[in-house]
Amino acid sequence: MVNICELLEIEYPIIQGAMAWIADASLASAVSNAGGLGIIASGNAEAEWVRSEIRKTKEMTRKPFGVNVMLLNPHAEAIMDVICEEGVPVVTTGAGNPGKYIPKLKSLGIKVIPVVASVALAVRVERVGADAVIAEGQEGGGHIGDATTMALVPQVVDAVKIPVIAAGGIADGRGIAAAIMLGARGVQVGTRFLVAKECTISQNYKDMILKAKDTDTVATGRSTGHPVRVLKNKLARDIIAMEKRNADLSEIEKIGTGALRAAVKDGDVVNGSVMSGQIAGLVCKEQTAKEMIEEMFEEAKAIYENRAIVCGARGTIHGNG
Ligand code: TUI
Repeated sequence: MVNICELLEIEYPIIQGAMAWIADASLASAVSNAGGLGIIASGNAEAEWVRSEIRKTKEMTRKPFGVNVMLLNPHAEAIMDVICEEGVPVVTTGAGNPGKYIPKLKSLGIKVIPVVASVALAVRVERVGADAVIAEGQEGGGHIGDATTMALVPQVVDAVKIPVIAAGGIADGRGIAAAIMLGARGVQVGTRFLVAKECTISQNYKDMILKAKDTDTVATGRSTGHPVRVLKNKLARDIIAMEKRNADLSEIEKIGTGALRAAVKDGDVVNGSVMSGQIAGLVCKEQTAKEMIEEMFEEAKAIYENRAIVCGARGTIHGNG
C-alpha cells in the first residue's frame, strides 16, 4: 500500500482543504512549509489568477503543493493547462468527475487526487489512473455529497486499492485517529485552517467560525442539486425559505452569486456565504498553520500510544497504555 507521505513527499499525511476565494498562496505555502500539502483553491477563478498564485506559492515555499480544480468552473480546462505548464506536483479536484483530464496530468508526472462523495466515483477514478482519493463526507463545508464521513470512508477503503484520504468533520487529533481507524491513510482539513494566521480572509469570517457551535451549520441548495454547507445567517435563512416555497432555481442562484466573495473579502457575514464544516464548533483558537498541524499530530500520536480497547458484551474498556 502506497504511503501518502512518500507519494506526495510531505512530512505529515494532511492535505489542506481547497476553499474557494480563501485558499491562496499565503495559506497553501504556510501549510506546505509546515510539512502538510498546501492547496491553492481555484474555485470559480480564471486561469491567469491561478497561474499567478502558483508562481507566488513557488516563491514562498520549496515544498510540494497542489492546486484544486472545481470542475463546475467554466475555466476548468484552461486551469488544467496552466497546471501542466507550471509543473504543479499535485492536483485535487472537486464537484465532478475529472476522468478526462487524468491521462494528460499523469503523463506529466502530476499526482491526481479527486475528491469523491461516493464509492461509484472512487472506483471510476481509480480505473482511469487516480493516485489516491479524498473521500469527503457531508460534515464538510462548501459543496457536499450525501454520505457522512463515518459511513463513506470505510466503504471507499473497501472498494479501491489506492490510498484513501478522509475529509469532512476532521479538525483535531481525535479526528485524525478516527480516520486512520476507518482505513484512511491521511486526512484533509479545511475548516480549522480558516482561522490560521496565514489565512487572509476577513476577520468577521474568522470570528464567526471561532464562535460557532455544533449546530450552527446548514446545507442550503439541496433543491438545486448543489448542496452547500454554510454557517447559518440571513443569506442561509433566505435561501432555505426560497427553497421551501419552491422558488425558481435562477432566483436562488442569483442571491448566491458573489456571496462567498462578500463574506471572504468584504467581511459581510450577514448577506454573504460563510462556508464551513460542521466541526466549526471545535475550532476555537487562531494559530499558525504549523502550530495547528503539530498539535493535531501530537494529539493523534497520544491516542495511538494510549489506546483503549473496547471489548466484551458489556463494552469493558481496557487501556493498554
Ligand atoms: O468541491 C467541494 N467543495 C466545494 S467547491 C466550492 S465552490 C462552489 N461555490 C458555490 C457553489 C458551488 C460550489 C465550495 N465547496 N468538495 C468536493 C466535493 N466533490 N464534494 C462533493 C463532490 C462531488 C459531488 C458529486 C464530486 C463528484 C460528484 O459527482 C460527480 C459524478 O459525475 O459522479
